[in-house]
Amino acid sequence: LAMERELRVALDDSQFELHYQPQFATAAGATAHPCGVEALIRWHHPQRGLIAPARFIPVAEECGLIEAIGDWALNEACRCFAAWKSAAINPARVAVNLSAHQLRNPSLPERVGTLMERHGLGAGELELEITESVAMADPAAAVETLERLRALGVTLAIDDFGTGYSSLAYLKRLPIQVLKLDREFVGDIESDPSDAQICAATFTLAHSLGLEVVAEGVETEAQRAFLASHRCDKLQGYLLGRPQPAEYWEKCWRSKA
Ligand code: G
Ligand code: G
Ligand code: MN
Ligand code: NA
Repeated sequence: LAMERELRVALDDSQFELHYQPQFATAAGATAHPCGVEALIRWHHPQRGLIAPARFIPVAEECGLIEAIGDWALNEACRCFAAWKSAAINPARVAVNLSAHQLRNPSLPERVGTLMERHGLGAGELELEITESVAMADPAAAVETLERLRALGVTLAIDDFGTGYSSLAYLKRLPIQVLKLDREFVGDIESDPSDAQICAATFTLAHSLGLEVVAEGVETEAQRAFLASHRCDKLQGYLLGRPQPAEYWEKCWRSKA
């Protein structure tokens, strides 16, 4: 439980930081302005340096600190987006990852509404990502919370799609707008013909259900070409841009403006 103590200190001492990874419309390419960014949390540990979320989010979930950390991330992402907006260099949308605990909290929509109002975010400017397993653990409760978030104008995305057990038909019972195809699938598109088939079929079904598809983990031109030819809506991955601090993107976008 040493890490729990350290996580409390980290919250008090502002040791967390959000990095942002851009998303691009598939047709536009990485030279265009991004159509959105995903906020990804990092921990600047005073002794151990930069710690990835995979190493501390599970601990935070276990000890209940994820609520406070998740709330910090939501506020920080909205604050940052508002600053970009007022500087007229904003990507159209900021996406924030939610943990299971946050989604289970019935006061989440009220909190999100307060933050959107505080920072002046309008409909379509905030996206929340939840994983398949989180959404499907208690679909009835999830639907109610998600409907209330929708009413605030929040866009809802299913993260890591393809790694869980849910079918698209079942997922469609949730009020979601975006599917994020897991990078595991994208990585094998070129080498595994059945993964390529699954991707193609997923896009067709997703579009027929009115869902937008974002491919994650796009690392090669061949993957980009495949995804473009199969009408994937948006791309995210190292080929187009790594997660970087806000200041990095501010410089980058200003120089292009
Ligand atoms: O950036 P990286 O690939 O290391 O992120 C790993 C995982 O951490 C991703 O699955 C992502 O969803 C999760 N993650 C990143 N930032 C946050 C956050 O602010 N809150 C939650 N709950 N998870 C996050
Ligand atoms: O689960 P989630 O999709 O929220 O996690 C996103 C994670 O994927 C982040 O930790 C991010 O650093 C990582 N990531 C983003 N783009 C790429 C990529 O092109 N390749 C790989 N291997 N990881 C990526
Ligand atoms: Mn995500
Ligand atoms: Na993902």
